[in-house]
Amino acid sequence: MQPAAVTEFRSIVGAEHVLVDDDLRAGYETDWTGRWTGRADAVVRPGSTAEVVDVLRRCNDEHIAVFTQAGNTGLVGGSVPRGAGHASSIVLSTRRLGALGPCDEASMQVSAGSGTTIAAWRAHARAAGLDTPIDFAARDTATIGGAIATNAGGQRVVRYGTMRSQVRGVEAVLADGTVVGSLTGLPKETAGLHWPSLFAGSEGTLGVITAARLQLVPRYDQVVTALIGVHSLGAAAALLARLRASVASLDSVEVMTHEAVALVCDHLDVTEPGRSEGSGPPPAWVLIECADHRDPTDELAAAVADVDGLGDVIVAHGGARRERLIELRDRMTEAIAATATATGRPVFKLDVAVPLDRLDDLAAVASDAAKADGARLIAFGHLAEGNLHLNHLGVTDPIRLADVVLGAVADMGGTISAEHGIGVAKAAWLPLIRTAGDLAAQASIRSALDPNGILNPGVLTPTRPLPPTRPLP
Ligand code: 2HG
Ligand code: ZN
Repeated sequence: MQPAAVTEFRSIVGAEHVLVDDDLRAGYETDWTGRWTGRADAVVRPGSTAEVVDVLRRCNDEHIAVFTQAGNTGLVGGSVPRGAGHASSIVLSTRRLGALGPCDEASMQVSAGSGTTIAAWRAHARAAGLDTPIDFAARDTATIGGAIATNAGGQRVVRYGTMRSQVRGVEAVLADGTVVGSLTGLPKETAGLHWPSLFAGSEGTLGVITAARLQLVPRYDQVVTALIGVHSLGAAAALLARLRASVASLDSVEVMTHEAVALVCDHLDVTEPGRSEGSGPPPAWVLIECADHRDPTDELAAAVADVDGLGDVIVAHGGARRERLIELRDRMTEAIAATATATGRPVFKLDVAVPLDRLDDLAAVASDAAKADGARLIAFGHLAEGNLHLNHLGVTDPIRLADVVLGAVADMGGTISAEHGIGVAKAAWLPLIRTAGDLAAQASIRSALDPNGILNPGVLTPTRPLPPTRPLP
């Protein structure tokens, strides 16, 4: 990169917010899984929309690639630099765009800078007696901008939908510095294209999201949590059908295989559920949460009373007992990462979803594929969306494994990415679920808004073969 560009970035955002030293850039150059890594000439950290405009104008003029990054909790290599045919590149960090406006209780909305963490958004909503419709384990670091760009999901999707459904307005800066969108948050307006719809899931390719107007939801203080053993994922789906039909307070329905629960219990150094009474563990567990203004326990108990194929039931009404149950799910990714670190080999993650009546088929395909590879499979996820996170420890041939599993998922009418996005990790398999016509139309939209191709080059772009930037041993 020309030294003049660095000088200009310094004059725009302040010298302390342009990081050029290797050790200062390092934390922005490798992703959370440790699997994806690259090199940028600088990390630039604007503190306002106006600064984002000036930084992007300069990048566009000089064809400097821009890898927008927020919390760097992504799991598909979508926000770290990569070699992509650009002579120079920056990581544009949105972490300083963290301002939160007042919560509007009548519209139940709030405006937030895109660098606001999910945890800060939630704490702010709760201080106003409200809550956020989105929540997931990476809440302390993940940001609302990243959640919009990847259309993140999490555990409350069964009740409120994904991030896409929560965005009432968005402000974003296009590659040439044009600011688009609005934060007025009108619930009804039919006046052409809807910017939130376009930006949700765009993975940093259409512009840099700088702020959003977000939906809030009621805060329920009566919560009941139940961990229920199931004999199969098919039985879990039958349980889900019953819950959906008769439990209005249903807030989350998560699923974890026995192997996943055993791993997290080992990590947390706690006894595996179902083991203390001397019974063998069920193949899988469903973790249910119901939340309401009135105690939802009876509603939940009545719903599960005569469902077939259920095993142990462990119930908690808030407090430390609830925390212990929730922790099993919340700390799963951390437990997997710790195990991967201990073995010195990055975890290989797939994030797939299938129609609910194919969940048992998916479990069988995934288990056979992992066995054939010699990998240890840790599967868990969001039952209501048929979404399983397939984590592979000690994988031998990740590309082959992905070919088998993702091919089968596509044949089942499923998707190769339910909530983590495509990034670079899944790009090679996009043609399994998108036609050539779909991909060409998306590429046209992208090049219309970013004619120089500076925004997150390489993501959402099918290429074969796909070499991981950090080869697996
Ligand atoms: C979750 O549901 C996240 O906890 C992470 O989507 C999933 O680590 C994973 O594979
Ligand atoms: Zn998830």
